[in-house]
Amino acid sequence: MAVLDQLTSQRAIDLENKYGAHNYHPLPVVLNKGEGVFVWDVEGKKYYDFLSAYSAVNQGHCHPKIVGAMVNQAQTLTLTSRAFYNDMLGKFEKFACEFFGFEKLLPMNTGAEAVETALKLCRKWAYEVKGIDENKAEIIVCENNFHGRTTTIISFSNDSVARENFGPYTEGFIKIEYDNLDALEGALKSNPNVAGFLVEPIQGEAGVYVPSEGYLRKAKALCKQYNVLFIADEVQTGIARTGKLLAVHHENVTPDVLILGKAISGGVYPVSAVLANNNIMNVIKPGNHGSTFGGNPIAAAVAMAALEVVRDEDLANKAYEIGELFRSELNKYITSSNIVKLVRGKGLLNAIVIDNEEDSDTAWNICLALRDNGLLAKPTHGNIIRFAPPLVMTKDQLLDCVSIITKTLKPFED
Ligand code: IF1
Repeated sequence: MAVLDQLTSQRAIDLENKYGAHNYHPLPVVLNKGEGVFVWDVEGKKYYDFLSAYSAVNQGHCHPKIVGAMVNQAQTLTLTSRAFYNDMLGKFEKFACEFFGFEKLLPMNTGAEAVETALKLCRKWAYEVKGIDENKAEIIVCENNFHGRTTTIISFSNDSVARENFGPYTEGFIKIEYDNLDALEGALKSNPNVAGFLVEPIQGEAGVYVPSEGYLRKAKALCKQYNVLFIADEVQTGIARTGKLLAVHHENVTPDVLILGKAISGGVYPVSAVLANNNIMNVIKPGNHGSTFGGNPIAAAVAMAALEVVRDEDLANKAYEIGELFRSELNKYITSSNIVKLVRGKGLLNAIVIDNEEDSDTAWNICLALRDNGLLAKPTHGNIIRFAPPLVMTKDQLLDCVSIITKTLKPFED
């Protein structure tokens, strides 16, 4: 074991390369410590984390209150399965329902599981409440969506790398252009079998696409008009990331079905959830759905602590203010840049678009240089770099990061 104890970055990378499936292409940095907005590599170098594990670590790495809740529960009762009750799940369900304003919650573990749960809930509601003929339900989704990587979810993806050679694909989905209300109304008007509309309030993986002002509100109104469930996937945009508790709150929209994951646990433990009111959630009966770990005592304890941190540290307003500062500082740089086309986002979910072909490696090389300068970020598609630090970042830390980013970009200017 001595060899592993003196693990170098290269040794760690070699181990993963040899023994791990190659389902990712990570930035070459090997982390072994996280605290707040910082992470450290095995050689002891310190970095600002500008990805937050894809918006799962909104509360900052290893938040003492959240880790404390996990350790305490882990020493008491970890897992009962749902074959029996436990003393933590009901408390969590009540806490989260009141926190987000819904009547019921179905607990799962990963974001994709919660999305699958929402799809099953929507279909069952369509047959048993709306009265759509069995096996005829259609769910509208958006082009360039990302909702996870299960076989059903990639069935309605148009990302060929995520979808190719995983067929046959699940049927029952209609794809429309994102941020296009005419396309949504057209799909609703022309098909009486539409059960739901699944949408990301901001398309994260597609490149942090913020829809037009009013899109979410008008989309919800159209869904109401056609008796279709508005299903908000807030796995990435939720939990204060965009400057409101939920991204739909920027337009005062209450979804019929809310999907949460990632930062609902502060990145400490896999927790996800689907929330809805009784008129929808009560179609689920014993035996219809579940999972071994879904709603386990540790998940319940961790998620309550993680949500309390969001509330007590006012993280939504912090994300709003620090995000405004970030975009205004970057826009100053962009006025004189030849390579950065724009910065876009809400709160602390932002991205810059590098002005070159999608398949150029400029964005990747910029991220390698950012790493060398002590800041970790990663491109989404080709020429777009996502910037999403933990929401606990202070103004001074943000300004420090802006100077690292602008200093790093300069050598790439033509
Ligand atoms: C990867 C990014 C990708 C999500 C939304 C559901 C899920 C995700 C809106 C599924 C997950 C993660 C998955 C991870 C990279 C990251 C991601 F957008 F956040 F950057 F891929 F698009 N809905 N997003 O963003 O949640 O099952 O992962 O818990 O798979 O590479 P999960």
